[in-house]
Amino acid sequence: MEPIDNVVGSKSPTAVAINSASKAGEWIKSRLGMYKQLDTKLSPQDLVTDVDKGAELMIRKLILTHFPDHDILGEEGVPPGAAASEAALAKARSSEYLWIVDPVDGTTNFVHGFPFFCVSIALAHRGEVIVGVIYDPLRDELFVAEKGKGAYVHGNPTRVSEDAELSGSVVAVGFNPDRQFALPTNMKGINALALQTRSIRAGGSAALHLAYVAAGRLSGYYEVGLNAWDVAAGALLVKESGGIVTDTTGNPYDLGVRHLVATNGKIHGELLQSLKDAGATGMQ
Ligand code: 2AM
Ligand code: CA
Repeated sequence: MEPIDNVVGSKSPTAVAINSASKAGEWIKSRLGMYKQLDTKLSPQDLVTDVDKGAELMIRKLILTHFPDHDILGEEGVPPGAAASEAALAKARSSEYLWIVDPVDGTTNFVHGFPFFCVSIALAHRGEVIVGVIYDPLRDELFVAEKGKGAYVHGNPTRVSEDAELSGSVVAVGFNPDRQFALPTNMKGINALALQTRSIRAGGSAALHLAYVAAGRLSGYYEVGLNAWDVAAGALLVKESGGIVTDTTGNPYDLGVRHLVATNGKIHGELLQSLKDAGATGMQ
């Protein structure tokens, strides 16, 4: 990998990611319960507010101030739906430097005042994620990972859990708003994992679930039907904390993976097998 320090610009990309995530996070927090406009995307479950859009604009401006030649793939800049998301990603993959931005991951939580959402910002170099930052403004927790340099929460190294079996693990799942394909598939996995784990959790933010796997607060996370911006920063956090991130059949993570399994590594095989047995991988 090219050292991150070689990227042109006066400020390091990690510093810009941290600065953008903190600024956007503080603003989002100040708007809690005060969003002005609530719209739906593909379905009544798929929400977006003026705060999502405003935060993404803020992040875009900050990034482009420092790196005017870089490309940005942001949740609010892509039309809703899996096909549009895949098309945007295919175009973005050819970028030298691509920022992948989810201004509010956990929008349903933000709208309902359930305190579990974050800002997620990643930088990919020729398709490989090299920086991942996740900021939870309500707990003021900043998770930062750089490829090959480890992962940290407020300067303290993060490390995945030691759980060696599903039966002793807490695993996060998601109730994806796509009720045609993703939700029924996730429900099969949820049914299986509810019986095979110590307990399951569904917090409603893919990025924060991944940060919690990195920090050892969860031993795994599984969800079918995600987008690149939900996952890119969190996947690097998990890997740099000693965990494993693959698709639901065990192929290594890349930016196009939509059906995701992230674990401490020790329960990875058992979790993949459980999803296979339950017909919950989302793959043909
Ligand atoms: P969001 O809050 O940014 O929309 C919950 O299961 C996770 O799925 C959240 O991270 C949520 O991100 C994400 N999500 C919500 N709607 C989605 C959609 N239409 N497609 C893919 N992921 C979605
Ligand atoms: Ca998201």
